[in-house]
Amino acid sequence: MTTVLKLGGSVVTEKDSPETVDDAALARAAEAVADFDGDLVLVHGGGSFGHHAAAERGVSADSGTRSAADARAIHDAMGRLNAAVLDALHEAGVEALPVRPLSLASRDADGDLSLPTGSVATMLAEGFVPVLHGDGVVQSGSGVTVTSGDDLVVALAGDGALDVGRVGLCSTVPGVLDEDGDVIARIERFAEAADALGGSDATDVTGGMAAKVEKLLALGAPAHVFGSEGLDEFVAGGSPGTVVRGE
Ligand code: IP8
Repeated sequence: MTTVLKLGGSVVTEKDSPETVDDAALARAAEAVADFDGDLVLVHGGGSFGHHAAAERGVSADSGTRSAADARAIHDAMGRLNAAVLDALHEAGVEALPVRPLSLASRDADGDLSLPTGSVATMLAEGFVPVLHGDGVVQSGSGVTVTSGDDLVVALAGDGALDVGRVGLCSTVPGVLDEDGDVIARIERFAEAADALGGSDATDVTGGMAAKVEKLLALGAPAHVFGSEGLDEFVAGGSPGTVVRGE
């Protein structure tokens, strides 16, 4: 059984300063990961690396580029963050290897992501920890668009060959929050999340979390949404934050 864990970009970078790693937070996360026992695939987000590079070039999940230079700039920014994440993991004693989505993945015209996982599966079998990241990915009809780490998590968890039994999404919020800002302990149906999230004015964030929950509910494995304070508990097999598990 494999565990997939995403470290949000805001957990490991200073989100407001371009291309700045939060070294202390990254070192803490790497040490927590080093305590994990079992098969683990890591994914990290873009933080102040990928999001900054993509926004500067007007590239997003919905708006692609046909400039290879722009696509490379986004990919290279993510490469610098990925290298920092790998350095921290190696420092903590984790045998981590990069798996870079631009060279591996594609999307069809509807946005459906195809992520071949043979290299990930073989790395796991050989005792390595594969580390993927949100990236520019080629999309049919659109050039290169942004694929988020969340979408990679969903693709990995839905890949039967990897036998994913548990998913963790570690970000800067302590879980899925209700209208009062309290963590919802468990979500089993989309209607529950939609009701709880519906009243907020922060439509962007709310829409993002509701969409995320909808995708997580469709997975065959339970997904835990938690903040960095919950990382040790997740790594030890516990259930910090919100558990999202479809019926
Ligand atoms: O932070 C975005 O990944 P995310 C990656 O997981 C890029 O949404 C390239 C902006």
